[in-house]
Amino acid sequence: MDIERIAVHESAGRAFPLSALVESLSSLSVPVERVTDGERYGPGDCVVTFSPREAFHDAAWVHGVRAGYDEFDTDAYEASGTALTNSTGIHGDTVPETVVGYLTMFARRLHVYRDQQRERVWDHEAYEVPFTLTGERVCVVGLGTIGQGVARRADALGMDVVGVRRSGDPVDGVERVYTPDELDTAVADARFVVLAVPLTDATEGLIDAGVLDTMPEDAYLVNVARGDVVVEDALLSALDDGRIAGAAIDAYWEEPLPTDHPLWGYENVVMSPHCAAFTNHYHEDIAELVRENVERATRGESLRNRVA
Ligand code: NDP
Ligand code: 7N6
Repeated sequence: MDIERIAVHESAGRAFPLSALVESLSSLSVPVERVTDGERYGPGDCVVTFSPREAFHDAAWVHGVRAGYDEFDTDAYEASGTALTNSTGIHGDTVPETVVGYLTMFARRLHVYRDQQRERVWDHEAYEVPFTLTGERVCVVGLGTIGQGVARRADALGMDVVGVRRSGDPVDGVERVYTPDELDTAVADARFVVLAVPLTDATEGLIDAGVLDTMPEDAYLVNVARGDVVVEDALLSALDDGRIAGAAIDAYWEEPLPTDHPLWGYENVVMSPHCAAFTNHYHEDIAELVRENVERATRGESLRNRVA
């Protein structure tokens, strides 16, 4: 693959300032340009993008700046012979740190006190409500870059960590790794269920009414994966009926979430606008992946993180 240009698509601006990535890639011997919709691509182009566009199928290689590539039509990439790479591997600190934040908020009731601060209310939760993370069980569904980052941190906090992954292979700090067919058993005794799986045919609707019913009534669901991994109505019903204690959500069924969506209204739901991975060095992490793959392409080697 002969890369003659890196085209940084405007959609990548959702994750970092485009100029920062262009600057970080400036050491490459190929030109790096910002491009907008309407641009045409050819066999010497690598496109760096947040979102898919049909025009990209004319390029040699497309790099998605997200780990999730569920919005990309991998069959179309296979058909056109355009390589597609993703950004799995760079979210091992950001998203897990955000998850630890959610867990801590719920255990130590920080979300309640932040809400009260706005109203200048001096009050504390009832004696039996606050708890410690130490000794509580977290079930991490998906034990890749993010899941392992969550597991390591939870283990360091003295939590009892179990998890679910396709392979069932063991993970440091995870007491028991279940396979997807054992999901109900895995979540049954968990105080927290953290979703860190990709959105695929196998994971769409994975967390349905049955799984939410199986979770203990004092359990919290954390979704940093994709909205459609959770059945929307099932989550809202479980919250309405008090069948789970609450939820922290970073990924939604529709984004931005409409302002009249019921999820906004729950005091026991912590919401972040799909920014669990945001960090001021995101452009550097992407640049490193792109630089490595430009070098690999030049040497005729296979691309890292190739997904189609
Ligand atoms: P990885 O590919 O590193 O890990 C994915 C994990 O999910 C693997 O452990 C894999 O199992 C497991 N898995 C896949 N299918 C299933 C299944 N059917 N049942 C149970 N486990 C399954 O991905 P990342 O950790 O980098 O990212 C995970 C997802 O998180 C992304 O695809 C993306 O959708 C989302 N994400 C969200 C972000 C945010 O800002 N909120 C930021 C980054 C990612 P195995 O190890 O056995 O293969
Ligand atoms: C944006 C990260 C992913 O899949 O959903 C996340 O990587 C988005 C900075």
